[in-house]
Amino acid sequence: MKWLRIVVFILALVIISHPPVRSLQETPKIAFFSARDGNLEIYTMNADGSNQARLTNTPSQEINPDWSPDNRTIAFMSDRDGNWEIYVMNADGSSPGRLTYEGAEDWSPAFSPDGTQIAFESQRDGNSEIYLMNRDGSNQHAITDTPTTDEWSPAWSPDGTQIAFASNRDGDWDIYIMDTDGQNPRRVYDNDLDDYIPAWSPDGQYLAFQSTLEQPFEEEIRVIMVVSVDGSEVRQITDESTDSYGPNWSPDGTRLAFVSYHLGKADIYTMNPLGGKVVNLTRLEEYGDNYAPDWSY
Ligand SMILES: [Ca+2]
Ligand SMILES: [Ca+2]
Ligand SMILES: [Ca+2]
Ligand SMILES: [Ca+2]
Repeated sequence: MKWLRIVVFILALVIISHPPVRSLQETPKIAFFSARDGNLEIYTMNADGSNQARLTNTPSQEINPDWSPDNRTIAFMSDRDGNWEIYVMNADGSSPGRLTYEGAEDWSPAFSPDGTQIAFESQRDGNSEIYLMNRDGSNQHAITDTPTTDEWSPAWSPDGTQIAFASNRDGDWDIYIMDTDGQNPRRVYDNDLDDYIPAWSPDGQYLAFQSTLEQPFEEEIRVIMVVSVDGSEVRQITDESTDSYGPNWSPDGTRLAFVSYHLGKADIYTMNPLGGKVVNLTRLEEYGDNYAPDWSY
């Protein structure tokens, strides 16, 4: 199988200090969304699964939270106003504010490392492109222009100079990196199946992402992979026993959070990307299905 040819490498766990604009929390939190209370809402919890708290409470759907670098704001998506739009709220769920006003779908907000901009994807120009806007919603503009293919799930490099994303521009979904003005797009990882949802390691050296593997006599399986940004080194993080989705790094780079189905429901797990103990943070039945972990700074 293709993955057997993948070069396994030793992921250097160099802990890089964050730029001064970030206030590293003493106890980092994980934001996520869950269906546990009847429909989709945004929640936060401590990185050990304790102190799970609901931030939204609406009859509509709230998904895909993203922390601002100062940990004071969470961007998210909701269909509360009729279709998917980007919103922000305080980290305790107070003072929600709407940033997009388009009839098309607006998805996947991602704060820039300096907190001044939000990248997102939108279909407002006919199909999916990556857009940028200021933190207050002003100056919304596309940085990709691919009329026949889709661009999804932008992720800023920690130094703010590049954006990783997923695109099907070369036939199937692969992971790409471009400059923040959309120039110099280049493919980082090429698998013939679907690759989505890149997440930059805090030291800027690696991307974690969701990949797909063919299984003999079985359906395809989703796994978490890590690739060096030059594409030269690739490591498979999760095994093929069940589907895993949507990785996100801890602020010190020593753990990955992701979604997996080992208990038959969607739970948020963490593990060291080099292996070792896997921890389920949402295993209780009353916690229902849980998705899209985003670690605070
Ligand atoms: Ca809701
Ligand atoms: Ca919209
Ligand atoms: Ca496009
Ligand atoms: Ca692919």
